[in-house]
Amino acid sequence: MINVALYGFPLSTYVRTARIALAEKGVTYELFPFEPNTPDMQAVNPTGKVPAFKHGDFTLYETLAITNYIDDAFDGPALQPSDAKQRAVMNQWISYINAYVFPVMVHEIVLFRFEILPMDQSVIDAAIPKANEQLALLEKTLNNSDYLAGDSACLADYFLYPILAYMGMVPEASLLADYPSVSAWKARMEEKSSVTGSAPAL
Ligand SMILES: N[C@@H](CCC(=O)N[C@@H](CS)C(=O)NCC(=O)O)C(=O)O
Repeated sequence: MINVALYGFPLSTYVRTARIALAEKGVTYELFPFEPNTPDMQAVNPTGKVPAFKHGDFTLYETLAITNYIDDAFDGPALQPSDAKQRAVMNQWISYINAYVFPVMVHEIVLFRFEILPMDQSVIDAAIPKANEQLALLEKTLNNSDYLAGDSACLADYFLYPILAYMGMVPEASLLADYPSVSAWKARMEEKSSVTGSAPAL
């Protein structure tokens, strides 16, 4: 019997992060593709945001809490480095991605290009220098290591990938060409079955 459930529509970058984590751990789960801010979603997450997660009777929301729980509660490869410094670097990147990269690249670029928000070119124009600054910082790190916190992929990479996957689909994808290490990282991530298997139908 499947007693693991993930709630949230698969287009969400955060839902995809959780799906990558579940796939990496080899956890079988049921996906309920609820839209945000619906009664169904609010029943499992009082914020109405996606995703939420259930393991038996245990319900959880906020993607980082969900992915950490998945790592701790299930067998399978570790999703976080065991080395204290690498783990701190992973957490630094997750914080940075959630606080800065997601708001700029998703809310100020992708949502307009995907016509989820009515087009406002001035917001996109203002976001481009910020996105460039973020890509430059990622480039500097990925010049020195294959993944964000060392030689193996970890949760930080799973938070970033869905965002950059969308950036690769909009006209601002041209920005990525200036960052070869970021582009090479993105291609490496796309070799993972957890990443290809969680791609939303667009
Ligand atoms: N802090 C939340 C953020 C989740 C989030 O922003 N999800 C987006 C979809 S990617 C959402 O539900 N947006 C709808 C809204 O903000 O009303 C988490 O880490 O799970």
